[in-house]
Amino acid sequence: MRLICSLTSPYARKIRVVLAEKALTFELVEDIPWNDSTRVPDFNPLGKVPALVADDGSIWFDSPVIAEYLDVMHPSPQMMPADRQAALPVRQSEALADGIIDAAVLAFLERSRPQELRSQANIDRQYGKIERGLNALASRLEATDGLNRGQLSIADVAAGCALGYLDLRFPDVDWRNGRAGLAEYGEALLSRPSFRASAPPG
Ligand SMILES: N[C@@H](CCC(=O)N[C@@H](CS)C(=O)NCC(=O)O)C(=O)O
Repeated sequence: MRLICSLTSPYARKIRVVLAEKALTFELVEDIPWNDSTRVPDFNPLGKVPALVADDGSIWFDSPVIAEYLDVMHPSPQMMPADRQAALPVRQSEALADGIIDAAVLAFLERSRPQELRSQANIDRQYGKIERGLNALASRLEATDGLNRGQLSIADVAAGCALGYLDLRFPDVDWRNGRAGLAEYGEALLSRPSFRASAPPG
């Protein structure tokens, strides 16, 4: 298997964590989709990482689908309940964590534009999504609603990648502050070997 990814992408980190937790070997192909020389569109017409090239040559994107593919092909340890009803809260929590990442990535991109083109209103809007998303994540965690249910799920993986990405790009968000349960949960996730091995370069 080959994983096309950038080393800082939190979506790609989800898949790197899943591959590590399932003890699957793969070739990591680093490709930054923003570079002129990128070959990412050869694998994903949307030009985004991660993309997975399976051993049979099939190509998969985006991160929820790749995770699903890996869970179907390599079910142990299982990251998504096979029962569709039991899977719903896990999918919802994964979507929430992915949505926090979406907002953080958009805020990062906006923040990176030249001052005269930058929209503070857009940055503030994304910060609002991040804050509300974190509060919802903390509530779902407290209710074990698709999160922290004993066996690591794809929602837990997505949550860890969202929190790790905030540490990387938005230390000012201070997601641990006032969210003790989320802080403890996040530390436990980020200290797993699979997360440590996929930590973004500093
Ligand atoms: N929903 C996608 C999002 C993937 C995504 O947006 N990846 C970013 C890197 S963090 C990317 O490749 N951006 C390039 C672009 O938007 O052109 C997933 O979960 O895989």
